[in-house]
Amino acid sequence: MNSPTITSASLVTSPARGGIAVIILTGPETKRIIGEIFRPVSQTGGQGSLALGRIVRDGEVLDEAIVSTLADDCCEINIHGGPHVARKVLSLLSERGVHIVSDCQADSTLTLSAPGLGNSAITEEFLSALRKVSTPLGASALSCQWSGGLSVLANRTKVDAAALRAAADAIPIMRRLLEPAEIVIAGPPNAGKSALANALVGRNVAIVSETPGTTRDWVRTLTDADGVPIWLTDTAGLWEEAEGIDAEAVRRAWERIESADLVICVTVGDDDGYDGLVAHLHTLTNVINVVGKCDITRPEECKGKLAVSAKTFTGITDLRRAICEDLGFGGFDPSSAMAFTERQVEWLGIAAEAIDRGDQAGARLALENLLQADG
Ligand SMILES: Nc1nc2c(ncn2[C@@H]2O[C@H](COP(=O)(O)OP(=O)(O)OP(=O)(O)O)[C@@H](O)[C@H]2O)c(=O)[nH]1
Ligand SMILES: [Mg+2]
Repeated sequence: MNSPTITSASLVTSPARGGIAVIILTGPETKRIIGEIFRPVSQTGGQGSLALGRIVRDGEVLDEAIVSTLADDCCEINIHGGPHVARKVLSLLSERGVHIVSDCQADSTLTLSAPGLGNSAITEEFLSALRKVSTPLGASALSCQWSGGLSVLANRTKVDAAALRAAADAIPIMRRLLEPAEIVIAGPPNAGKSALANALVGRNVAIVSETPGTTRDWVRTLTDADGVPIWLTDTAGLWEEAEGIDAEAVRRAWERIESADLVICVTVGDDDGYDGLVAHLHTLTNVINVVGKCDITRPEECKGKLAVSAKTFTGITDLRRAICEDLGFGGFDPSSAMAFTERQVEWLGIAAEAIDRGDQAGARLALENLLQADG
């Protein structure tokens, strides 16, 4: 990237997309402008750093954001909220004197590489993958591969095969950021499944009622657990004697359970009759057992278990963490080198094999191909 003389911003995600927007800010005033509009609440240090915080205008919070500093004169702003918020942030940047690059001009960024990394192929894959992510964490993990991580690894003059294989082996976790896992809430009727779904999503997506059998057809919502995107499905209560329309609701619930990546099994302390059901769930898939309504459940029923309350929000943070860990995001570091396309995995493998044979030139060539496709 040539050193720009004016500071400009381009929206690299589709203007029509709903979940996330990514704005790349480049130019000599980048640092000053970020200092004026961004209030970090936590951050890692130095170049390639990530900061979580808020975009503010005159004290009003426009959105939560993750800002990746790619160089002194280049950073990436990952925001929630889709086009409406993106427009607000672009207009804020414009007020600060930033030149806003139009959508068709922004297309030319597709041919750019990250500063000093000569990675035009990874750049293209990065911009294309960005269109699929729905959380700032996903966008940050991708941008880290573009401006650091994978691209830096492939640029190293001396690289060992184990590091290349580790980057290739990380593709499932990157895929989880692009293709959200299917998480299903299941359990007996009236256990508090729908209320728990609402607590996890943060708004009312499912009907809650004291009448057992309230949820009939399942309700599926795209949300996130600590930045990890998930499809969360609330299902009908499972009971064996169901007949007619209830039996159909139970059948549809089992169908969702069987295709889930992870099931959150909610029971309350007094439903001993459901031991068989819980045991059966465990034979099917990954299960996190949760004791629901812990604000009214006897304490001894909750002891040593993941106990949650949709009423007091007790345990909801722990449950989110447990979901992330189950999906492989425990200790996730978005800045470590990770492949996010099959093409990258292939070239990393070819380079690792060349190193195994002592063929350094072959490894270099494979890594050039990883960076530039026809390099
Ligand atoms: N005290 C308390 N009550 C809860 C909690 N969660 C749910 N409830 C209540 O329990 C009842 C059932 O809640 P739902 O979330 O509809 O239960 P469900 O498991 O979805 O029920 P079905 O859809 O009928 O299978 C409602 O009256 C809720 O207000 C909780 O954490 N604490
Ligand atoms: Mg329900």
